[in-house]
Amino acid sequence: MKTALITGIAGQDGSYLADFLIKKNYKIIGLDRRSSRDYQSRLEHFKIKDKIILEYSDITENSSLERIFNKYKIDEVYNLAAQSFVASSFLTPITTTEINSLGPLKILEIIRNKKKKIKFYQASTSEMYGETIQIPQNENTPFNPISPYAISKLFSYYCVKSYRKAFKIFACNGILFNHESSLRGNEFVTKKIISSLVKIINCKQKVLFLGNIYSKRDWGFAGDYVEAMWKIMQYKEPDDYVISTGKQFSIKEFINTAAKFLKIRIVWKYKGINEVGIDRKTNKEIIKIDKKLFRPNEVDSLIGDSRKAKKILKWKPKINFKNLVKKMCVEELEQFNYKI
Ligand code: NAP
Ligand code: G4F
Repeated sequence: MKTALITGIAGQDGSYLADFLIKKNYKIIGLDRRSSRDYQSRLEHFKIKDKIILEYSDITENSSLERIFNKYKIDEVYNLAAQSFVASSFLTPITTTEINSLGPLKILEIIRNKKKKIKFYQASTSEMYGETIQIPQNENTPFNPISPYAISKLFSYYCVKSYRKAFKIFACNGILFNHESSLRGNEFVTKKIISSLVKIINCKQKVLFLGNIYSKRDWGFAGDYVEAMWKIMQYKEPDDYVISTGKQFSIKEFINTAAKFLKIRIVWKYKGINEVGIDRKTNKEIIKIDKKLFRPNEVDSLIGDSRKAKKILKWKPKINFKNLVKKMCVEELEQFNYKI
């Protein structure tokens, strides 16, 4: 039986990965930080809380991390803990960097000092491509980060490469493009759109406010992407891989697709900051633009080329864009017992 340490276990990917690895008969140590909020609902969703050994820690605290590494014989570390919200990173750049850059470096240092071989997976991100000029983006595309979040993640990306080369550590980067599910945090745009539209049709919310609806993302399903993380760690050589679907859609296209599933007919009117989405049935303005939701720097377009993962790891996404949106709509409706 292998033992995996998952940092950020209570997050979207942490809970999907824990569920996946439990099915593969792993012993799971989950690193979570203390919170006063309802913070382990995702583990409860999978009914796996009693199958995980939870350790309360913080990836910025060396001594506490060391205690965990001394307590268990860990084979694989999946470092998913992060301040993962790009918009927040402009407000808290220093905390973001302490968590996203120094956290992984501290874990790599512990692994370097251990005699036993421990594999390390780093949750790297397509956000590192930033203002890119190459379409689509692959493992050789130059990075051009434009947010504190992306910059902090690029630091850890290079730490992984450097420790792999210098100290022969089995350390890998998964450069994952956006991946979603109904367990996505409420502030991310896909979850925000679907939960708001479901509330609007059930008269629990009047208007959905959004920022830039013309940026484009390559959206996959979180369940497919955690399988890629595991495959990266099982391959004979440590390496870095892009994980993506190879298709991109704008936020507006996401809204239109979700609205179709929810049987809302949206008519778009006006341009720029005045653009509105009108519900044809009620004639009400249900989508409006709020300039406060625009970011100081915006990554306009991301689309990944994951041919390397397909060729070497035999990985490809199973759920396409339409089915992802449909799945999120269905699960949102079920979760809140809302009807359409
Ligand atoms: P998420 O839902 O925000 O989960 C991140 C988890 O990390 C949360 O449980 C959070 O705890 C925890 N965390 C934050 N700071 C911590 C600290 N100092 N010590 C310990 N735990 C801490 O994010 P996700 O969507 O699952 O993403 C997982 C990882 O993949 C992240 O590193 C993210 O940057 C990266 N990534 C995500 C995507 C994507 O599209 N989802 C794409 C590329 C890369 P709290 O709940 O207490 O904040
Ligand atoms: O859902 P988002 O906040 O995701 P974003 O910024 O792409 O970051 C996610 O994916 C990254 C991978 O590329 C991860 F590394 C990162 O951890 C995170 O999981 O925003 C998506 C797009 C952006 O262009 C944003 O400006 O949607 C646009 N948007 C427009 N209105 C909005 C809103 N985003 C949010 N969150 N809220 C809005 O109201």
